[in-house]
Amino acid sequence: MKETIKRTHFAKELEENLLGHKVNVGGWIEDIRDIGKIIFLVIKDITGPIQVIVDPEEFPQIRDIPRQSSILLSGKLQKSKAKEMKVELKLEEIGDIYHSNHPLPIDPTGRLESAIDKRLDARALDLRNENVSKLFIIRSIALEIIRKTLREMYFIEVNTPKIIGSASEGGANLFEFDYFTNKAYLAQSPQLYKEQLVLALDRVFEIAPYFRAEKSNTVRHLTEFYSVDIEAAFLDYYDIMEIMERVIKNVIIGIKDSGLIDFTKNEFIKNAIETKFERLTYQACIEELKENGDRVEYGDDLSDSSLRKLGQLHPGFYFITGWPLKLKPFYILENEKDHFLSDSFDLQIGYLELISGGSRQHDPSKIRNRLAEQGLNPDKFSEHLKVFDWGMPPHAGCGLGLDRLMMCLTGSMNVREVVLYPRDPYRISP
Ligand code: AMO
Repeated sequence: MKETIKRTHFAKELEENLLGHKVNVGGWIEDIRDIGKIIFLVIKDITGPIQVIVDPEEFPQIRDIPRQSSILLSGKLQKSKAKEMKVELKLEEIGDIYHSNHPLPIDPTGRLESAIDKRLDARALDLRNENVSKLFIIRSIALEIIRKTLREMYFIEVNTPKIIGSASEGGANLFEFDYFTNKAYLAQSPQLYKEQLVLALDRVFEIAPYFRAEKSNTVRHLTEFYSVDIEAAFLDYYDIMEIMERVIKNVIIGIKDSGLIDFTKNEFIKNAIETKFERLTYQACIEELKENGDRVEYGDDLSDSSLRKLGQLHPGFYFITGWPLKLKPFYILENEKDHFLSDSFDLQIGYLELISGGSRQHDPSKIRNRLAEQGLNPDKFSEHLKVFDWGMPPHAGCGLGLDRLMMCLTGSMNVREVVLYPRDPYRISP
């Protein structure tokens, strides 16, 4: 019985300065090449591969360990004869082995491709493919940068309830469930809470999952998605656009600096760092669409096909401002000069909506009217509306679809690629 080996180094840390040293590594067996006198073992951890040179006379049992098993090894670091790597490990001791049972549902080395559904069914194993795990390292970097950028601007990170007693946004897309003897819902957004919080906390942000009971089976819709919501007192929607442009640019810079994505191949993302995001009015979009043969009329929402056309004309990041008020939720402020319009914006990348936001209506009687206009019962919002009588400052905010942002920054074709365990109308497991 061998003593358990404790890992001393990750693959990435095995550099020439450790040549001749004994190191302990842990990972999974990616490959075994048996050429008779030597066995080449490739083990991988989250930081990369390690080539291990095995003497089969000393360790014949290596031949029987199935690929993808996890293993702890100890050995001496030596110069590698292979051109593509500087160092390799000469095996001296085998520690614990955690066997994988074959056949495995997918091949995580990527040599044998599997459809996304099959990969999602075996997500934990799928993540052993470095092209897949990379997406979640990038997501983690993005989250860190978003938090840092917002904190630098005095935003406080908050956590609001996801089990709620009534709708926050209105509309029919709420998940309802039994809550003891009552009904409760899963939050569609933190909208009401984040607005209330600016009363005292001034600037808040929340990064959390939200739930929409929409039967949209597309590559950009999920029933549970992550949103970066911000809300700030004494700012208007133009200020929020500036803040979010800075957040996204910082995220792109951070990902670029990590070296994990080569943005030189994606000119829209690459250019986004240096150029100001384009700003279009809703009216200009309608005119442009009509000039290009679209049947849309002023006042209409932009359908999927209109957005796709617009996306072809503006493939990079662009804001659309000044939407008709009737298309926006009850909490959006109406434009002072043109009552048909609202002080709102969306941020698009091509056809894809990434952010929606605006200045907020902070006159409670007007919010009541807007609620009624939209077929919602103002009395059900009294808990929320009472806060507006306690000295509510003017405020503005927005929600950024994090999964969609990651989808476009990583060049993924399906939002499910950048979500560990996606939820959609047809998938609630694993
Ligand atoms: P909205 O409903 O537009 O706005 O949502 C904000 C952003 O969240 C993303 N998003 C989604 N992503 C994946 N799947 C979905 N089903 C989904 N739905 C929305 C989009 C969208 O732009 N309360 C407002 C925000 C605000 O005004 O502060 C809101 O929720 O990228």
